[in-house]
Amino acid sequence: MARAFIGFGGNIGDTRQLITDAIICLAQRRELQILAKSCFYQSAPVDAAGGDYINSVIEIETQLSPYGLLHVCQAVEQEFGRERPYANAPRTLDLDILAFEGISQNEVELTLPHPRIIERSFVLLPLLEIAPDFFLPNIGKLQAYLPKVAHQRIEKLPCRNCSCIEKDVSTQVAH
Ligand code: PH2
Ligand code: MG
Ligand code: MG
Repeated sequence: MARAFIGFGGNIGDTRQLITDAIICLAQRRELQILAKSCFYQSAPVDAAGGDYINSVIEIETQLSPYGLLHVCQAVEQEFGRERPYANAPRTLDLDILAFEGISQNEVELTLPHPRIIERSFVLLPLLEIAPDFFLPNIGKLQAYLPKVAHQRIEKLPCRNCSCIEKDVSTQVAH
């Protein structure tokens, strides 16, 4: 069994619902278990056209190989209407394997860890929310890269599985 992180993103349609449904789809597969899920983040497009994206990250445990997991991710993208008219085109749903335990590879179809993890706040923030001490060989602690992406606009959206709502509720009670 290996642990892996998958990033989700999209900027066409009701992306929060699409990501939620895609995670349910993944959870139904016997070859993987979902260990953690970040909140949703609304982010400005980075090197891409179109409206704001919704992003999130999950941690899984799987008996699949990296390519096995890639094919599962691609099947889910297809199921949710992904089209690829040109590079970084607006999309309903993008699933990227960000890291796969024990694997470092640079292959055309799949580079691991994902080569742009540390350049993107929409990956770093949700990933660090569920794995605050995440560390990659040759890169180090991902926390250290947050200042470099601080200029990329991103907002964490309140969700049920984080403390944002609890804080709101206690504020309401206190008043
Ligand atoms: N994905 C890209 C390119 N740019 N920008 C944001 N904010 N979120 C994304 O998911 C994203 C992007 C290529 O996959
Ligand atoms: Mg992507
Ligand atoms: Mg992708």
